[in-house]
Amino acid sequence: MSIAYIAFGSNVGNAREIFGSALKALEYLGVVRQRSRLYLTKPCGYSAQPDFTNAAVCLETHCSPQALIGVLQQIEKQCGKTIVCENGPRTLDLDLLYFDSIQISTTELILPHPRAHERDFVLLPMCDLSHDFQHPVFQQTMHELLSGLTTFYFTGKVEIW
Ligand code: PH2
Ligand code: MG
Ligand code: MG
Repeated sequence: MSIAYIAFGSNVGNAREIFGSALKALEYLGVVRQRSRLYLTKPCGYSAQPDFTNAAVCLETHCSPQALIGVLQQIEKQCGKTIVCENGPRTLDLDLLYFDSIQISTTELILPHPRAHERDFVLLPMCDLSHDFQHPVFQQTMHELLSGLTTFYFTGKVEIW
């Protein structure tokens, strides 16, 4: 069994409902061990779009990382993923952040996720799950990485999932 951390993002539609459907679909792949709270965040990148809801889950799974990323993309489609432009509004974005401590760089998949260490909307939910989880490349914990950030998107609004 492996442990995968998956980030959730949405800024089109009802995030709680969309995340709920995605979570049900993930349960076919293993056991969802933990889920974070829901964080309301200002858009990073393209700014003329609604605020995002961000969260993360910890999944225990028999899948390989390659199989998992394929299924995550299917779930995004099932949940009606629409992308208007790069970094633009979307109903559901599922990003594979970490898979055990594996490091991979292929055209299909990069692990750890190349931007996971620099975004508060990923690190805050990760801290809910495991604040002392070590980034496999930088050897810093989620909490340490969060403490080192200088750019913040979190609005201060957080809800129980
Ligand atoms: N995702 C993006 C682009 N910008 N901004 C926030 N706050 N949260 C996101 O999940 C996000 C974003 C593209 O994946
Ligand atoms: Mg993303
Ligand atoms: Mg994505």
